[in-house]
Amino acid sequence: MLAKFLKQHTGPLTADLVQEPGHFGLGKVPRRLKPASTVTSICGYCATGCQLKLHLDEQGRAVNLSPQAGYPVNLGMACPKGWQALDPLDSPDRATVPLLRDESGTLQAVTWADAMGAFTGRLQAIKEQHGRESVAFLSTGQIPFEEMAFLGCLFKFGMGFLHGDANTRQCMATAVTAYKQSFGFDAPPYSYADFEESDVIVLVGSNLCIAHPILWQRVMRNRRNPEIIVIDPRATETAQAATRHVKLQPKGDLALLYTLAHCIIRDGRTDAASIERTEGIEELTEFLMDYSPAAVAPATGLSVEEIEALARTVSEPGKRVSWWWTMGVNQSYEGVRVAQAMINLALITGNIGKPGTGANSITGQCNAMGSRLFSNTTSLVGGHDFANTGHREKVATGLGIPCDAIPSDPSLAYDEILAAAEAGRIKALWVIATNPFHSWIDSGKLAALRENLEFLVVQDMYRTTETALAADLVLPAAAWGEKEGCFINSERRIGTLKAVRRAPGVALSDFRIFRLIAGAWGCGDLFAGWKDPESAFKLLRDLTRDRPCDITGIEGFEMIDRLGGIQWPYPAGSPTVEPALDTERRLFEDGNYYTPSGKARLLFSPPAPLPEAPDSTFPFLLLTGRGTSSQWHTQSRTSKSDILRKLYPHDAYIEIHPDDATRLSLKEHDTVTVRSRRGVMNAAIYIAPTVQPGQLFLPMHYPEVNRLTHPSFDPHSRQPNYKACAVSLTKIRRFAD
Ligand SMILES: Nc1nc2c(c(=O)[nH]1)N[C@H]1C(S)=C(S)[C@@H](COP(=O)(O)OP(=O)(O)OC[C@H]3O[C@@H](n4cnc5c(=O)[nH]c(N)nc54)[C@H](O)[C@@H]3O)O[C@H]1N2
Ligand SMILES: Nc1nc2c(c(=O)[nH]1)N[C@H]1C(S)=C(S)[C@@H](COP(=O)(O)OP(=O)(O)OC[C@H]3O[C@@H](n4cnc5c(=O)[nH]c(N)nc54)[C@H](O)[C@@H]3O)O[C@H]1N2
Ligand code: SF4
Ligand SMILES: [Mo]
Repeated sequence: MLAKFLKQHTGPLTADLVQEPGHFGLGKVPRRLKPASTVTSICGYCATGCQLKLHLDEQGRAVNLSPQAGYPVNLGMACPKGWQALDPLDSPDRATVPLLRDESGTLQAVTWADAMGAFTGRLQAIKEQHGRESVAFLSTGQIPFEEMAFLGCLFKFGMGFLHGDANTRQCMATAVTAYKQSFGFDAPPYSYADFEESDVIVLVGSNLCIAHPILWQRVMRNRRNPEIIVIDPRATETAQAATRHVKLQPKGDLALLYTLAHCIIRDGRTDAASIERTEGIEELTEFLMDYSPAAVAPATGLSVEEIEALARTVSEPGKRVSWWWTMGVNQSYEGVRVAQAMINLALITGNIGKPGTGANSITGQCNAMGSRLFSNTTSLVGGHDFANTGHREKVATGLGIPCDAIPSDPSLAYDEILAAAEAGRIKALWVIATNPFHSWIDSGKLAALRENLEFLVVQDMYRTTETALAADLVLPAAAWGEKEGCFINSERRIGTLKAVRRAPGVALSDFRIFRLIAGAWGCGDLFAGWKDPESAFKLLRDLTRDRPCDITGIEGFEMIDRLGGIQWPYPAGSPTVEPALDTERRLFEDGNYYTPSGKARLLFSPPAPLPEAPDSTFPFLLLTGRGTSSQWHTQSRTSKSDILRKLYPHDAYIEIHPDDATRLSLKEHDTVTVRSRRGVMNAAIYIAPTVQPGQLFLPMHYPEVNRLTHPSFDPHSRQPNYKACAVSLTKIRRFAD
């Protein structure tokens, strides 16, 4: 099949290649789409997982969209990115043909056959010479999980390499590790209904109004007159809309959460039945002795009274308290313990497994949850463990591959892969649907590291990202809207996406690119069952049997759509028709966790100092994060929309407190140079009391920001500490000054 395909298409780009069966949504889509004038699809940006209704012309091509009213997630709402989700598809920057760097250093259009020849030729030669640890992939939480699983299985089981990681390391690794250690499985316990059922909603390092606007709308639907507490060093849009803003010092979270637990235990406001289902309460109680409010207040920047009041609010008997966190927690050198400090608070106060409660990590990208279960990077595909012989045998049998094709040793984490590349041990990188030359911490290092790489392959929907521009080979990928598959959202809900546009030129879906590569590499037989996303879905579904994420009760894509998305777990025997389905489910209602003892673990360790604190040379602490609800990450997509571009500042700006601005004689719109020990950038001054004196905020969407950030990592999760480093500011003087 592949040989035939390559034989047919060794020439220049031709219309027949564009028409190649399956190119448009892998063959099935036109048949399915023709009779309908609308079709539903989950949004391809954030992990809220809103469902969009796409309006089609007679050819099955989406011409417009609106949010889906009946979907249990977004209830008819969408944020600006969702409304404009079709805009990025039409950009002239799309990668439409494979591009290969020639001897003069220029990227030249080549056929898929030549691209495959270069890909396999270079990587097989490197493998032969340097072994299975000499090539790594870096992927994403933004492609359907069938594609992620295909990549992870192809690379490790088919091509025989060991190391691969994804941008979920930048994002969710801390929550994954915290849940695994505390609950025995990576299991966010909540449903979005908990936002509406809660009496006290505590948002820690989470700016819902900007980053998850539709989840904020869910908070607004709460009829219990909730207390909404935002714990964030900045007075964010969310903090301003909340009932209480706890303006703590950056990275004061661990001390604050420990002192809250101290007060709660001291005052006997704990829940005995819930504590019965935990391990380690004596050790935790002993540890917390040292964390009296008076002892920790200075580290938090809060008063003893504020701390005592907060401790009472989050342990009020009879009140439903829910804890929610995002990157202000995960992106920290001690994020795992901060997340677990919230898990501990939920467990000791009985706020878990009941409506309106939970220790709830809000996910970032549309399919970060799918990546966690199926990417075959840190965990063996389907919620398994590489080190477990029984798991390897089960996966090998399920996929019909030899057991010894599955490595028992772990993959390097993202930062370790890049360190190995810098040191010359990793010779080639394959980057799929992520843009590390912009988004990785201390990104200035990547240019030097690039010099050490023998081969860089970038598979992206655009040829103009910072990373694609550095590539030796660019593989043009179809985007959201041009392919099928499933995403899993923050509340564990699986939803489908549909092909409603033709990919430009000869771009192919990532799924189809992996099929081509499997054939070209010579391991196509191992993946014969991976014909299209739905066949892959069924293979993966069957692998989950008897795991906490068991979804063996799902028949296929049609059932997912019919039931309004399906939350995992959904084992065989679960209801298959409406209205038997309970659409909003939470975990741990029976008090049983996934640890060997069935009990949750209370885990803790002392707070550590900031890896890079401000000093006389670099006197400001720099925070980074999301800027507006219309900007997405490295802006490869959102910058392509005329409408979204009108909704955010074009150039980098830096938020500074009015007192600091006055002290440094800075006016609104002045340009400053921001300098750290690693790099330098310019930004326009934006004076705002939203940041505290001595602190600055830069949105991550501007490419230079990560030249400044400090490469420190959580020791348990290896997640980068993006949100605290020391910088200085200098005004750029103009003639007029
Ligand atoms: N519009 C838009 N939406 C997005 C994204 C996007 O790029 N654009 N990206 C998506 C993704 S992948 C993710 S991961 C999420 C991120 O969603 P969020 O985590 O909500 O967004 P951030 O702005 O990165 O960080 C949240 C807050 O952490 C605070 N913070 C910094 N340091 C600390 C600290 O030490 N303690 C505490 N408590 N808070 C701290 C920052 O001030 C910031 O307000 O957003 C998703 N949604
Ligand atoms: N300073 C600082 N840095 C940060 C953060 C921060 O808060 N502060 N946040 C971090 C977080 S949480 C995250 S998640 C990362 C995100 O960082 P990245 O993953 O690097 O950011 P994106 O811009 O989302 O990159 C996705 C890439 O995939 C491409 N793409 C989109 N769809 C497809 C597809 O279907 N197939 C293929 N092959 N390509 C596709 C896009 O064009 C884009 O180039 O950034 C991290 N970096
Ligand atoms: S909130 Fe997230 S999922 Fe919903 S429309 Fe906006 S970007 Fe898409
Ligand atoms: Mo993220």
